[in-house]
Amino acid sequence: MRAGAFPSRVRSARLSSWLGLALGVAFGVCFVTGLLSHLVQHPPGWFGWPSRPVGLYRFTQGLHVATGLASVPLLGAKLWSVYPRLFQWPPARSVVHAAERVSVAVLVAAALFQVVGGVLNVGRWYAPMPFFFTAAHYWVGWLVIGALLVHIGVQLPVVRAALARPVPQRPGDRAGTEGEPMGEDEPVSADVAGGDVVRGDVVRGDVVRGDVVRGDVVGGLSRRGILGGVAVAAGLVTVTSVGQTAGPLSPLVVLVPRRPDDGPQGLPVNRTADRAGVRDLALGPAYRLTVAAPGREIGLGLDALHALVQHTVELPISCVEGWSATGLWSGVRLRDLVALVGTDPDRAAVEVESLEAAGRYRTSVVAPEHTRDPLTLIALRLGGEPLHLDHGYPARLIAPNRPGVMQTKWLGRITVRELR
Ligand SMILES: Nc1nc2c(c(=O)[nH]1)N[C@H]1C(S)=C(S)[C@@H](COP(=O)(O)O)O[C@H]1N2
Ligand SMILES: [Mo]
Repeated sequence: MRAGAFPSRVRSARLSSWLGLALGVAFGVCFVTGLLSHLVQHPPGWFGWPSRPVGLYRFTQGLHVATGLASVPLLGAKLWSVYPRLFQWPPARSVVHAAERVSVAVLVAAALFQVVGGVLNVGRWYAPMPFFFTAAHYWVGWLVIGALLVHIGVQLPVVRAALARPVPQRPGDRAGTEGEPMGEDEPVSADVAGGDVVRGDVVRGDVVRGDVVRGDVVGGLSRRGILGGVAVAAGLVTVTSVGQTAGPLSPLVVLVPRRPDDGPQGLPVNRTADRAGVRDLALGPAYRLTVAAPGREIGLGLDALHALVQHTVELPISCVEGWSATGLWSGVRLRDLVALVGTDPDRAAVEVESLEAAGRYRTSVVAPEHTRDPLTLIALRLGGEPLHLDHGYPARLIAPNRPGVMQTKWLGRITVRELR
């Protein structure tokens, strides 16, 4: 590495450690909540997701998107703090070191893929992603967490050494000793020199030197200044986006495209009736909602649906993209419809199907917990008015604690099976 190529003295194992710690927490929370969202949408046999509390998914998915967005400045700062190491020479000291560097490369590439893809998905801009975002986001998430665990395992001693050391604040402290100016000609860091333990410090040959963490202000920008700046950036990102799901902050939403209240009937729309190609079927006089059980099938027109006992519930739509909004929905209980075709609503497996001819979200399965829940409605009205066409007129599913993608609109058919 050319002497003086990276003059900043703020870069240090301590700065990288703090940033890494914050990023590790953000990624950890993001991974767990993301995995949860995947399991809810593709439940394996062992997984059950309750219908209460009604807003649990709203919370976990809001947290997923918030931690993902907050990692943007954290990841940027973290990469800045370590990128001079890209140019270290020789690139690998041993097979183990080479393997470690490859795992870091995988971690960086996968983390960037997740963060960039996630932001594009929040912005609903799929042109740069010629693959199915959801599946890629899921599998690369495992890649990130695997590579992250390897990285933590390898760097833990470095982090502990860097964070354990007290930072003295004596006036006589040598100025300009806070950071390790990477690329300084002498002495080169242990890393570059290939040494293993340096000056009695607990260091595994990677970055930390005795003088790495002293003093506070260097050339105008201190480590504390950088950490503070990154924290402010992460906080700003959060405050200007989390309002897409948390009510009082909604006026501050500028960073993400959805405010909870912009759309017909005060609710956002992802897929319109025209895009789904259902306008004619939904508005046509021949509309029937078919409810089918083995050996029994009925077709309910709008009049018949409105003649059934109506209920009103307050439930959110919680989109996987992070926005959510509460609506006052009225309609028929799903469990009443299940009973209407002679099936025990406490032991029923239900699939709902849209009038949409194609489209990833034209059907969804309603788990028994949700089918039996009295809050689960086939909604006909929103906020006291007939559903807007873009919200699923004439009838849509609305169930407690369920991802938005599974709140199927423009229902044409409900298929019921009795569980044994
Ligand atoms: N048939 C059908 N239903 C659908 C969708 C769809 O594409 N097709 N999109 C889902 C998604 S992703 C969300 S977030 C909610 C949004 O409901 P809203 O438009 O009434 O707010 O509808 C869901 N229901
Ligand atoms: Mo959604």
